[in-house]
Amino acid sequence: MGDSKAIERAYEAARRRYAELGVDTENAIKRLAATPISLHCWQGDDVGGFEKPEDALSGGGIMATGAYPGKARTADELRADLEKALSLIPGKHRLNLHAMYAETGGRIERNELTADHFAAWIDWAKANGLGMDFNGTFFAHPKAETGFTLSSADEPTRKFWVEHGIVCRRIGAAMGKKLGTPCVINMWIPDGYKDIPADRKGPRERLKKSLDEMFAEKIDSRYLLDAVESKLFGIGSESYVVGSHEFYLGYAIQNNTLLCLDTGHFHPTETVADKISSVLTFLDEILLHVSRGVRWDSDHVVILSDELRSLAEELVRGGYLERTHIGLDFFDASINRVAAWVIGTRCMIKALLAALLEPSQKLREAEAAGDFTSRLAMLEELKTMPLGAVWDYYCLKQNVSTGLDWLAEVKEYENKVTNLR
Ligand code: RNT
Ligand code: ZN
Repeated sequence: MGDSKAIERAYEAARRRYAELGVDTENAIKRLAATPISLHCWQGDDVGGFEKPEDALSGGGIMATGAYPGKARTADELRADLEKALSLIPGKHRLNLHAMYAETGGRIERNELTADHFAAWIDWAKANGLGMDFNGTFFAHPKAETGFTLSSADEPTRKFWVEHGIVCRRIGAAMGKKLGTPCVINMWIPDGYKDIPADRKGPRERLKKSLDEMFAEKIDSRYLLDAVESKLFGIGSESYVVGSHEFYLGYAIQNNTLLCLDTGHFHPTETVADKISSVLTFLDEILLHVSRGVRWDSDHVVILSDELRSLAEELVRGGYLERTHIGLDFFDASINRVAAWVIGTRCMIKALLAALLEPSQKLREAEAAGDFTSRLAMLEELKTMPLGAVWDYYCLKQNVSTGLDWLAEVKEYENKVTNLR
């Protein structure tokens, strides 16, 4: 732990500077502590899952690259790694699990999964005070090899994936019920074409039909919240993705589901920050998959970029924190996987803190008065305000490592645990 006296002194100076702008740092910290982030289990094993090895990530338009040693090979290892990561992240958070992380003790088809196959995960979440979110796994499976799942023209294949969605929703509801907090279940499918399609319409009509069948069973929103995730393109689906943004935006509005916006799933000059106030004019709630697109890859580890900061600013400025479920979605196999979680999640939380420390009242006043000079000047000045001092203090108060101290703990864990795998 860093020098706590020095951290407290620096915080006191920072608190005063923010107070001069009319910003209450204590209030910001309180709100930050009440904002959970859903940690995606799949960073820990390169989106592998624990079915049979030949199902491990192949196809599906996503790919983890890198060969850093020590990835989790079993659910117990993955849980241990998550515990390590969570111990280095301030605040109370959630676990986001994929269906392929079932512990079946033998071959169980994806359309036959039940909550029993996730009992160990649920018990673990309960013991660690974590809510759970869940995802159907519509990739890395022989029945996804044609590149089409819910939109497949092959009726048995389409049905199989509808059934998978149905059982996953029941599993998610069981998680929500057991843990006393609604489980957000997200459905992302890889369906699409590498090259120019002759029929864009057919697959989309079939996808709508499949979603209708999947969502037919009404489930209490105290237990389960449904989300659908769009994408622009994937590896091998460069020319056409069935579940595009327009498709799912329309579906979500018409059917009152959540829309999942993945920050890596749009054209590079589009920003999700700008979409939030539009979609939340028509939808009750959204799910975010916070990620970082780089060239063709949509899943680099989240950093404190301008893009991330403006995303957090939108959530705070619009009063959208309560209507937004913040999930992460990145996977990097070229660096320590526990560190990847810690870096990405801490950055997400830092971005939220920065946004909560904005003098929003003053900024709005300048804007409303047409004083765009002051607006720009203030926004720029804010960038060098002592955010780091408030962040360190927050970590100290939450009893987690301050500064870069967490890295030594990850290195120790690497030597004692992951390097021995
Ligand atoms: C893929 C989607 C999807 C996945 C996870 C594993 O492009 O972003 O959310 O990353 O479900
Ligand atoms: Zn995603």
